[in-house]
Amino acid sequence: MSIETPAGYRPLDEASLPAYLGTLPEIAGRLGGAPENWRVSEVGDGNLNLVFIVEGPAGDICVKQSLPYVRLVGDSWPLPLERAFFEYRATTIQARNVGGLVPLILHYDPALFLIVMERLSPHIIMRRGMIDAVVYPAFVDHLVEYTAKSLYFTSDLAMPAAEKKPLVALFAGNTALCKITEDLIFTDPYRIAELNRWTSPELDEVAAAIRADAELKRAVSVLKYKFLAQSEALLHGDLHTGSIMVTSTDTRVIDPEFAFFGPMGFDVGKLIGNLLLSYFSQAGHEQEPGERESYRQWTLSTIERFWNGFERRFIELWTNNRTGDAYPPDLFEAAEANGGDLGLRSFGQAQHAFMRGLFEDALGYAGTSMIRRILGLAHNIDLELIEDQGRRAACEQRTLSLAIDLVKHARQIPSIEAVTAKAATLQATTGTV
Ligand code: SR1
Ligand code: MG
Repeated sequence: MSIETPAGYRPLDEASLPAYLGTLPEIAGRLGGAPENWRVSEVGDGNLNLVFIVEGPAGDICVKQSLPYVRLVGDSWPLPLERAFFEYRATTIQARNVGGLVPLILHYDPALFLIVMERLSPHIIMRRGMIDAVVYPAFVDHLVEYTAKSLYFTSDLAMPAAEKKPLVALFAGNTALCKITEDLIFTDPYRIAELNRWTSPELDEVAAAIRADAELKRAVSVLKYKFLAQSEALLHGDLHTGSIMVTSTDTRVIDPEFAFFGPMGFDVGKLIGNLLLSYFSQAGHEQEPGERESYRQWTLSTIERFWNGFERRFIELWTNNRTGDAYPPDLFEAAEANGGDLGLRSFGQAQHAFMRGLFEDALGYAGTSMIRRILGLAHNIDLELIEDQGRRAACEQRTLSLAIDLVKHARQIPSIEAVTAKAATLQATTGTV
């Protein structure tokens, strides 16, 4: 099948990229030397795009280009090229809010749907490091800062509606990427769908039980509805450990091509869900039972520090930057005038209630992010690289148990420590393989 593309678009390859980059003086200068001496390799291992690393005598860069289809599936699944535009715009906005926690964009080409950015080196994709049980000491503080600032400063708590609504409208155009999430995360794992796959026959029964679980499907439908209807803040939209590049001291959040205005709990929850998924996958990578226990402990404490840090930082930003139209300060000041410190207390209560709602959303979204990686189309290498199918299925079963609990019972879960305690108990009581 051949997909029609706009005039001026052509997918580049290792042979054609240098000549194109040679027409961009700033990029050519950064690489140094002549295009025929640049080394190009296509390194994309994601589900959607082309990614090239280009090395010259003076420097190196990374180039990302949209394909007109889903790379994972092929040209039977066409996908709009505009995702490069949304990634470019989202990164630009995020850079204003979070500074150097995102890569530096060097060039955007609207005809080729192509982004040139700094090459991150010696960074690696965090998911790969976690599979090798590598501890990242700086990660949690950086992700607290990234999530708190990128979400707070694009919400109605910080942005006047007259500024926010045009951005909501702009990113509403990212419909096709949102639809992937709507289908692959919130719908397909809960029904018979052509693209679903799971470890079979080991998980056949649990997959069928999930498809038959009316309470679970009601809870997932609430989460899907919020995802569709709540334009709270500019989300990254795909914030998992494969969208984060790390060294022991530096952290960069990459790939915001799924960006749109949605519920804040989605970004926060997707990250927590992917850390939990890594936690349960560790047993499958152990040579000796229990050898990764300290790494598991680090992962759980990272999850606790992430949520608690996020909550603290978000409230701090809110208290000090009340520049949006929501929760107008004078309402609370009036209460203060009438009732002494009641007004301040009232604002504190409002913040507390808000964060509790965000926490419950995040737990639900964490659960759905875990379930989709085991029963849906797109799986994670944390689990996929466990060769022994029986061991993999055991890790996946534990992941699914906690995920279902989070989706169904988020309202009853008092704290992030209660979540990590549940994970530890599941691992300790069922973790023989
Ligand atoms: C067809 S795209 C599958 C998945 O890849 C991305 O990482 C997103 O998570 C998407 O759902
Ligand atoms: Mg991605």
